Amino acid sequence: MRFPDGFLWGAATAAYQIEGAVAEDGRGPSIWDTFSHTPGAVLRGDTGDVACDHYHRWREDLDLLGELGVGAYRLSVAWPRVVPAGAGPVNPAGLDFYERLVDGLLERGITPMLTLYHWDLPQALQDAGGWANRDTAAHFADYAAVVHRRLGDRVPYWLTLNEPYCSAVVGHLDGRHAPGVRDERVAVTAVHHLLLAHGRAVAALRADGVTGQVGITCNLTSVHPASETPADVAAARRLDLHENRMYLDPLFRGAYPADAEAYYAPVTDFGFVHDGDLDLIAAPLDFFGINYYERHHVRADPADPERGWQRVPPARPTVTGIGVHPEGLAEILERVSREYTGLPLVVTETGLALHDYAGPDGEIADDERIAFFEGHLRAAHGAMTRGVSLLGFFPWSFLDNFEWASGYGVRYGLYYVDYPTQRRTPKRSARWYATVIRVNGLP
Ligand code: IFM
Repeated sequence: MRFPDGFLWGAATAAYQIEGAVAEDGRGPSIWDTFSHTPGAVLRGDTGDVACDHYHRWREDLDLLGELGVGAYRLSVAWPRVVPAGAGPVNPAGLDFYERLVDGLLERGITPMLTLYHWDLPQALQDAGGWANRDTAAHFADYAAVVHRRLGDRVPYWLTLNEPYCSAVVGHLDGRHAPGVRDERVAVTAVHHLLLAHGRAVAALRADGVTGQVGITCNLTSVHPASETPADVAAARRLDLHENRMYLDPLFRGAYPADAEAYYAPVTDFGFVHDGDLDLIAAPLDFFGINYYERHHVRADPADPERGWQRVPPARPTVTGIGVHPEGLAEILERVSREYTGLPLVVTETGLALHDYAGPDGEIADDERIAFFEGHLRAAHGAMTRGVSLLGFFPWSFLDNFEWASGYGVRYGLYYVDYPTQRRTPKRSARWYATVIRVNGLP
């Protein structure tokens, strides 16, 4: 199985999950600093204070990426490193760091793909209401322009947001992520302000004459009713609204889904949508990033027949409780291409969490991860043969790292990080992936 010439084989990370150095060189605090230091918020009280110490070890890490042979690397810029209070003075040392990273990648022949927001909202903006406050969207656009002015001549791929669903819903409805709010009205408002932030940032980059390609990454799920009963079908449609259509419809159709206002009416009206917002949100992009982890079978919730749903637990859950369903990736790629956009797509993340460990011989034998990626690459390739335009594939993650509310309790990396010593060791999957890249397909 071979991929087209020029296919972008990448790897992905995010700033707070790897950098550490949270109080160095002028970085301001983010909502994840606050949240991770809140007792009970993160497993075992882990924080990103040190994480993979990538802020200091970036040269070594870029060398590892070079050894792996990736053509591209997806990293995120920490907003509070660049604009410590979220709005106002810029911190030149923060920009210097990302400039060193981008230049270091280019020197090694690796294409940078930059995410501008991977969940680390400056705490000062949270203190002013965070994503519930419309002004946050304008501040994000200003910050995007600042980063673009420094790096626009060298970065060919720009992503505004990573996974607005997680920022809005996991952060403001489930409360499992920063800022730890549990309020559906706030969550729905946050969805809109995040999308507006994306739209304003795209406009800012375009106004600045961006020459790179501009996109956004959404985490999408494949949703199926557990049976054909009207109640299960309706429940699946509600979950699809909640997880997928609330993002895809405004981005690619310039409108919230027809059933959205009625569904959310018990908690909020859509008064937060102002004239012109949806035009900004739906402004043309150059590519679309998809993160894929979950496929759901859904049945009605007898306790909440009007608004609820129940996810049928997977038959073989992984350590994070979700199943492995590569076919869901193909379903999503094909659905997005068929129903929403002809833009080139990029799988900006997919990956498997394991409790990896080094065996007596020092080998980290993550064969399940190899099988996971092999299945997902077959699925992606299948979608391509059926007409999907796919530019690249970015395993999550390059390194083991701070997995948000799970702290360091699960590992996603191609490289094992021994946190006490910060030693990096390639897992078996890293060697396998290096071969995939070399042969441009499955070995
Ligand atoms: O670690 C996260 C990443 O930050 C966003 N997408 C999902 C990954 C695994 O949970």
